Amino acid sequence: MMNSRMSQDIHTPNGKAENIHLTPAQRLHFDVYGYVLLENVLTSDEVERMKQALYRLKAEPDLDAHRVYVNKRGEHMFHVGHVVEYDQALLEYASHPRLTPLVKEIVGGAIRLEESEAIINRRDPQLIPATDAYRRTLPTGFHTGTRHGWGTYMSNQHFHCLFVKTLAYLTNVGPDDGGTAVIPGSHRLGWKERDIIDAALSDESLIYQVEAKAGSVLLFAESLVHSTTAVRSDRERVVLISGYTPPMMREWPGNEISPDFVATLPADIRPLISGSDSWHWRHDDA
Ligand SMILES: O=C(O)CCC(=O)C(=O)O
Repeated sequence: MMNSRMSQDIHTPNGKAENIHLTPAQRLHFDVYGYVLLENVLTSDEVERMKQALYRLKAEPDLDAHRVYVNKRGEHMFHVGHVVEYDQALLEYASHPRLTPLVKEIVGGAIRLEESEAIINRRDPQLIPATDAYRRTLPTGFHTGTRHGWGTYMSNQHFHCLFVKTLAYLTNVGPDDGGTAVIPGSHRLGWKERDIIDAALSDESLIYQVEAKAGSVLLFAESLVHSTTAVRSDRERVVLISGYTPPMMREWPGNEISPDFVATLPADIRPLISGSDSWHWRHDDA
């Protein structure tokens, strides 16, 4: 698809947080397609520290002792949530100064962390033979976290969404390595979600599967129909995901931040991680 190549460095004049914005081209891409791939966001050191933390978490014998929740813990798929309290590197991702200003731009005001999840997945030889050439892309479950109309709005001619994610690729993701599948443009459709999915599955040119270098981040609206993609290669994929909303919205169940952890946070990121601003929303247009 024409939109598939949109990936750019973040625009960081002076490197100051208040100066970090999507470029007009990135914003146009986001408004039209519902996502944009940002390259070279995380340094190789950050990628390594985040990956090491996640592999250490995966190896923990008792995950309950670490306040995380487990969506899947199989041989080929480890999907875990509320990782932000587990390791400093994961907290740094959730509060990343090169990413949170961009999320604020899409939400349209102050934000809070709504969830922090990670996936380590590899090919399941039972389900995906290495030679499977049947489909170009293998989405495992298209979904949205909010819908256009009640979870989105337009302001100053720009698209905004009240639920936005940043998904960091911590491994290189080529065409067979399970890059996130999206249905470009679906973030602004009032159709029934099932009808969008069925239509796109009947013509795969309507699905875009991300390819990215480690350290790249997919910024997307949760009103965009998207899915994990089954890995076809023998490479393992590691992704780290943060979700954000305005502060008066709730965290995803299981992502409640413990008061003990809040007490350890520096004051400048406490409202972001805890949602303490609540209904005192600093909306950009107010
Ligand atoms: O695994 C992926 O690439 C997508 C994750 C996802 O669907 C989500 O975070 O909502």
